[in-house]
Amino acid sequence: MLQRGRFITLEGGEGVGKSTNLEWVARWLSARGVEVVRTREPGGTPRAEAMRELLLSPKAEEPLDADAELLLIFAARAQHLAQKIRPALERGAWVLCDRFTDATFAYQGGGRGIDTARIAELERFVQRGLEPDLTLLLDMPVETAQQRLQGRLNASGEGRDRFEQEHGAFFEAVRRSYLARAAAAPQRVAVIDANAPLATVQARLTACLETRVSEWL
Ligand code: Z5A
Repeated sequence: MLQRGRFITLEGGEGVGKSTNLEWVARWLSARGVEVVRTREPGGTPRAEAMRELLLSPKAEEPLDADAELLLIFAARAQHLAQKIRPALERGAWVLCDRFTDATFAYQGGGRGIDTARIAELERFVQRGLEPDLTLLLDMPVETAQQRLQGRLNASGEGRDRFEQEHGAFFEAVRRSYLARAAAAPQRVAVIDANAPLATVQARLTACLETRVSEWL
């Protein structure tokens, strides 16, 4: 019988290096013969990416209600799971996803203050028991991550999206929520100290993958 693929997520506050390190993890897995599907949330399919656009666009003339934001995130997730994540896992591919439901608990729960029991209810409804096999949580002080993000925005000329316009206290709450989730599920979530030069962070990721993933190969 074909074995289901593994589901690995990268998490952390903005600018901690998720996108940069997702490529590193993908290369590490591909070099070991794994078929890797890279994806991200919100988004990952054309319709879910259209929902991402609704979520991230600043549109100051009409604020997005916090409940509407939460439901839109789970609507995008349902589409992503049905069209991309579940089919890939079922054919034996490994899915590597830039953010998933831990981000919802951190941003909508910690950041926006939505009751986490409501988030957990939607999680059960949409995911029907599917959760990541491993989550790599990149952690660093908010201020340093903000400097990195600003460097990237300066280089690309992009503006800040709706979340990136939030204030320091919001991002501190997001970080605390992520760390609390990691502490509550240490068998699933590995915390990687991302406050170091890229080569050091990648050495830490490699050590973590060797410990946690090698036995699945
Ligand atoms: N969101 C939500 O609210 N609820 C949810 O359930 C989900 C998402 C799923 C979009 O996410 C927003 O959606 C997100 C939360 C919300 N908003 N925020 N904030 P996103 O993942 O697309 O957005 P992001 O977190 O802002 O990602 P990002 O800006 O792309 O950051 P990153 O991927 O973590 O970092 P990076 O682009 O890889 O690196 C940033 C810069 O630092 C770049 O110039 C790198 O070259 C540099 N870098 C990376 N590593 C290093 C090291 N080690 N040293 C020095 N420089 C480095």
